[in-house]
Amino acid sequence: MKNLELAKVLNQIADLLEIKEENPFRIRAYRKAAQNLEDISSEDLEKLVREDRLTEIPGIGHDLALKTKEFLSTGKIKLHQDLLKKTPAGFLELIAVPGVGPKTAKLLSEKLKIKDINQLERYAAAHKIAGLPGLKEKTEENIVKGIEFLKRTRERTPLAVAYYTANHVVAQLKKISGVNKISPAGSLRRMKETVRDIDILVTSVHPKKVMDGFVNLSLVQEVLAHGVTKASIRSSEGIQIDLRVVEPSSFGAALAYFTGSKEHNIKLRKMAVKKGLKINEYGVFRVKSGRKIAGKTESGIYEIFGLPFIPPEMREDLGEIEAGLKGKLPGLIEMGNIKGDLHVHSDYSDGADSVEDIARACQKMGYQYVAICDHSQSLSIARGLSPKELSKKIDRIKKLNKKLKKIRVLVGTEVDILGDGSLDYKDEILKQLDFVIAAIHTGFKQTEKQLTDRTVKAMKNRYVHAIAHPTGRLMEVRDAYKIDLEKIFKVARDTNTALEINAFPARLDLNDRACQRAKENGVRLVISTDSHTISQLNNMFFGVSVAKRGWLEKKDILNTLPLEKFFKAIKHR
Ligand code: DGT
Ligand code: CA
Repeated sequence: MKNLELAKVLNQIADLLEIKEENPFRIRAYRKAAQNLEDISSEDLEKLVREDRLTEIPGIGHDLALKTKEFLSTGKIKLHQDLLKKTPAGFLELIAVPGVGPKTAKLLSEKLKIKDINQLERYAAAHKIAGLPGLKEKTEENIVKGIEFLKRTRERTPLAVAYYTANHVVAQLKKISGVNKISPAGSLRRMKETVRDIDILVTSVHPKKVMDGFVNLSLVQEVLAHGVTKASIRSSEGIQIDLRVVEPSSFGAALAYFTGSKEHNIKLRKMAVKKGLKINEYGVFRVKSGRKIAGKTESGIYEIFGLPFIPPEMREDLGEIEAGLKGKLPGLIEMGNIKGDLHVHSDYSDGADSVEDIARACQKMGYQYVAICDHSQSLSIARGLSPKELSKKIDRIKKLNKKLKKIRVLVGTEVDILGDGSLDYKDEILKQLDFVIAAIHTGFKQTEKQLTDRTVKAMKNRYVHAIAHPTGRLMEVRDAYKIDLEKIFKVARDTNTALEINAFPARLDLNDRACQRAKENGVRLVISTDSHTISQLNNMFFGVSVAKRGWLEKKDILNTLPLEKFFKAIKHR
């Protein structure tokens, strides 16, 4: 988990350099390196050091490799410490508020001596911020909204961060002798898009050894509780992790109980009462005799109720128990069903890797195709392609496809939906492409009608195959923009335009519930990663989890189809 910690430090260095109005290229280099470390959060940095391969990480050159080693051996970076010393108290907390950049934070701390968010909130409420040089009423409003957003999102951790943290802890715990069964539970096991804390269950013949090992893991920042069968810690990223040791004969019952959701558990408990049974984290018991009739395995528990095993992703009491009783649980999509990624950025625009390298990586993942969808011309910040550059790219990819035998590269674009709903390339260009995914990247503050109309207009274009990240939310940065999804679903169905489940961990957009509604409306979806580096291709897994939580099956997802069938299924022109 050192990767994420180091990324945090590098991002802070970038923030601190920004306050000092340092060279923007230097600042960008730190941010890029941080981003790349986040991308490879499952890789072991210490191992890379031992193998002298640190500089293979994109964005990590000689200097950052030295700083990485410094961080791994001392837990700190001197530059960071020096910058912190020169920074007014509370400064970093202020810039964590969306809408407060380094310049505003500087004003707030110098002119008003604001040191923390609570103080900032009071000043904003008393309208004491508007009127500072360059700060208007609108800034004040945005600060109030930003604080509300921050408080709301801080309580929960995005799934991907929690997932990699839990994997790391599970791997460490497995090294302790005497650990037998081990599994995450809670909202993480249900693959909910954010989690409040991480719950882990183990069985062991040496509970004490496991507990002692757990509270001494290197990621532990603070030990919150250290008992015989339960311990809680706070990790260096600030996530609480609870570990419980349970009896092997109760492992299934504990897993079912602590996986939840609470609502799912309550429904099972009501069913138990009707059958003269009692269910808890130790097992299922007959009330009269007290005899235990299930508990060792989870499927054993469900069997008692006449239910098949219910996938954790579905356990939200949204009809899964009723469907299970009728034998009508859907066969959920699996990672292995995915035949291609349809939204990948290459070094033609703002991606890090060449088309050929991406293609080979996708081949290794077992895919049959990959659509390279770089940004379109008006998105210059992301190095969008001019029509001329796009033509060149088409020619080059045609040649590349002759060379690549086992995977087909589809020439695509992520075309911008402009403010008035027109597209950023003319139809003559779009029609030359294998796959066109359209997206909104600007004008998020338009009205619901405007944003809906823009998307509808894009879907009505015969060359647009899919809409990328249809609600625009970016976790920990901004909420979804206002859009009438019910209308989008109807038009998507009528125009045979697919909607994307964007698997990028901060997006997961469409979300689980929207997926379910889309399916009910007869809409077909695609799951794609929006990768900007090869390592991000692995995020497909999180997109598949969203689909599972939305009850989606293989047949609902277009990129489960082999290439020829895929071409037949997407929008006809
Ligand atoms: P989170 O942590 O808010 O992301 O969501 P969960 O679902 O992981 O919730 P958590 O950690 O409070 O509890 C883990 C599981 O334990 C929960 O999914 C179901 C079970 N559980 C907790 N409290 C209760 C309760 O009062 N009644 C029942 N039936 N189950 C509970
Ligand atoms: Ca939990």
